[in-house]
Amino acid sequence: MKAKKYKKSSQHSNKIKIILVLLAIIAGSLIFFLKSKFVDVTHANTQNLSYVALGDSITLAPQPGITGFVYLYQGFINSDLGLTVNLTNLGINSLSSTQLLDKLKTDNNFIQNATNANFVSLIIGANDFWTPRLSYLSNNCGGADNQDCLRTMVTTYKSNFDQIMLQIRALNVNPVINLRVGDIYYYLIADDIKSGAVTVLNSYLGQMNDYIHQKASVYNYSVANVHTAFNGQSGLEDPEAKGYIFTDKIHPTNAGHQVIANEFRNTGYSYTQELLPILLSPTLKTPYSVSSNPSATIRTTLKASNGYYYLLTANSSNIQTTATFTFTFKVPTPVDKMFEGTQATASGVIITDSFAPLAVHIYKFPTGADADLDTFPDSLETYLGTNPNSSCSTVSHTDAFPPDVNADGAVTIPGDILPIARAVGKNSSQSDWATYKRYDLDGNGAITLQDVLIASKFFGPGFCP
Ligand SMILES: [Ca+2]
Ligand SMILES: [Ca+2]
Ligand SMILES: [Ca+2]
Repeated sequence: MKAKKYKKSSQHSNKIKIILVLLAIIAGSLIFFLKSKFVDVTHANTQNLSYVALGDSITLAPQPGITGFVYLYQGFINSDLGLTVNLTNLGINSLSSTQLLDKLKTDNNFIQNATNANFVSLIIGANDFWTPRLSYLSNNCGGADNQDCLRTMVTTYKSNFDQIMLQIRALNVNPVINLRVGDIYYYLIADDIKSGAVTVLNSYLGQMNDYIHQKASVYNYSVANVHTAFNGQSGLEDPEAKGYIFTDKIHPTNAGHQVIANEFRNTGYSYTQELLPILLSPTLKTPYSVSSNPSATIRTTLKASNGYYYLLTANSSNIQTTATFTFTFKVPTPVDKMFEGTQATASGVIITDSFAPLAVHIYKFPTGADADLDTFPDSLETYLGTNPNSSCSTVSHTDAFPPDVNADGAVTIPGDILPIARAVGKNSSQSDWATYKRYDLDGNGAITLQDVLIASKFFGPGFCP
């Protein structure tokens, strides 16, 4: 026993010698590099959320002197949630629902933005309505009642609308999206009232708007009531008379855009005050595997905040499935399903749940002693001042991983191991301890070879992707 122990500790001290020799060699050649490679550790807000605006010229708002509703809504998100969102306005002049669907399927810019968006606003359909309206007015719509083209348009619109929603959900990687859809206002309604065409035309616009409202619970969005704001409860009010319509007779004025933005704001937010800090906390590596019906896709994001794990999940497909999450550790029970008032089935390392098409579930359960699973307990991270809820500095933009002392996302010799090695001998009784405490990776109040060894063990990218 004794001999074995001696052998082990002798191997251990040989290891230390080898490391020290290596360090000495590298130190000389890298000292200049060290000086030039100082990395500033920032503690900025953890995540940038993105807002993507989809739609036609109402969304784009290209008229000079006009501030589109998307910019006003961006400001509301900012002031209501205390959150800065990056806006990408993908509005395109004259865009129809068919063209938007095509963009979401084939245009890389649209696909990329839809993939990462946290906030999405959508108003589509005014251009779908435009051509059949003109055909009807010129008696070219077809059919015995001159309404064939309007019927066809509504059928196509509904189909496109479904596919647009499914495509957004299929692309988007975030289990929780703040998806908001505006319904469609009736421009030029005064002309159609005068000609008597309004009754027929309004019934088709009404079918489009009804569909937008009907599908809200299916696709998990809220509707901004633009149509009622512009055309009133009767649907027959003239928005131009209210000052909402620009001189081109079609697009909103600044007042009109303000009204649209207000309606979007009135839908509230999917990101409740309870959910927002969780969404803003850094995403952790996944200590679990997911299995489900192979035709369904379950999106997941794991966060740790205030002593709890939050597993955000969504079925991004239109297929009912059971999903099984198999963790690398025993899941503490009970597992609450947030906003549902129920608990998930959890046993051992497994959480199992049923997912309706496009369903979202958020599971909440307590973390263990090491919330971010970076092998350094929360208590030690608190002592060091590192982020106990993130294991990667470049993901969270915080000082997150104890061995990555310069918080650049990797454990390197010049950036991390060498500074610790140079601090060996410092301890908590010294007046400059505050400068060196961060290197005390075993938390014993002194910088020793043990701390150098701990850092060396994580040489490489550590817990960063
Ligand atoms: Ca930790
Ligand atoms: Ca950490
Ligand atoms: Ca580093």
